Amino acid sequence: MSPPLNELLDCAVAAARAAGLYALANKDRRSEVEVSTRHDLKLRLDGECQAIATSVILEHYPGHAVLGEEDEVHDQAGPGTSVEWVIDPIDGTVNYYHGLPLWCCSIAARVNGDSIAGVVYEPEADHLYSATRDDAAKMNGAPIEVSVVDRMEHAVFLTGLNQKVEGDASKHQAVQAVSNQAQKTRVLGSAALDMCRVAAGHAEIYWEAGIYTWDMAAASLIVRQAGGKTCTLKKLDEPHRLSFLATNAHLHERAREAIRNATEG
Ligand code: LIP
Repeated sequence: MSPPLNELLDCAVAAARAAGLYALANKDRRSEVEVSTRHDLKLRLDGECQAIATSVILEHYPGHAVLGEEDEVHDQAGPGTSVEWVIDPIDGTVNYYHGLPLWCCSIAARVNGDSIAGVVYEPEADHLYSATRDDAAKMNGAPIEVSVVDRMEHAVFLTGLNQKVEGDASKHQAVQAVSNQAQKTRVLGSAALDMCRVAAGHAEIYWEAGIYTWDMAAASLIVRQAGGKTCTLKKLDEPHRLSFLATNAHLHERAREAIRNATEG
């Protein structure tokens, strides 16, 4: 039995704001790198913000499970609860590190792997996207909905080019295949924010070959509750990693077909 959805959402909002505002207040420390790989970074602030969000959540719900990007530790839920919290403390870490404003804190509550409440907080713009399974998607409390665009040539396509994806070649072919049909393609660097743009009607298609559960757990619910459609096209060998599509629903099948033709031949 999970707590009321509105209470879970309030907790997610409090945790996302606490972590996001901490990251915003500490941008002068964004060069403090914990781990640097060829195409990715983990910052000390990633871990600090995840700890802040986790602390807020466990103050409300000490027996709940937590899955966070920074340690990928899935603390099992205690007895009597099945709620799992999924945290990406800074989605768009490389953007944040370089001082680009496109980053966010993403927090979702899930039961049996299904998101039931989710928040994506964009501190630089003070935009808080939210949804529960039973309520419409909102941005700063006002309802949002996907666009009515139903022609690929009028669509904005958002994607990411994460270098560490198995089957790299087909990834680029898929991006090219959708880009050839879309009006414009953009790579903005935060999967969660990209999906919120789809939910708010500012873009029509988001797809990425290799994002993680914590990138999509909250934003995928926000897209669906805004009238959009989402699907996992493929679960990758790496744990928590997937090829994920989110659209305004009108163009879902066209986008899925183009990606599948490019990746599966
Ligand atoms: C990011 C994703 C983005 C992807 C980046 C990175 P992070 O998540 O949101 O879509 O293209 O490579 O994985 O690592 O900033 O939390």
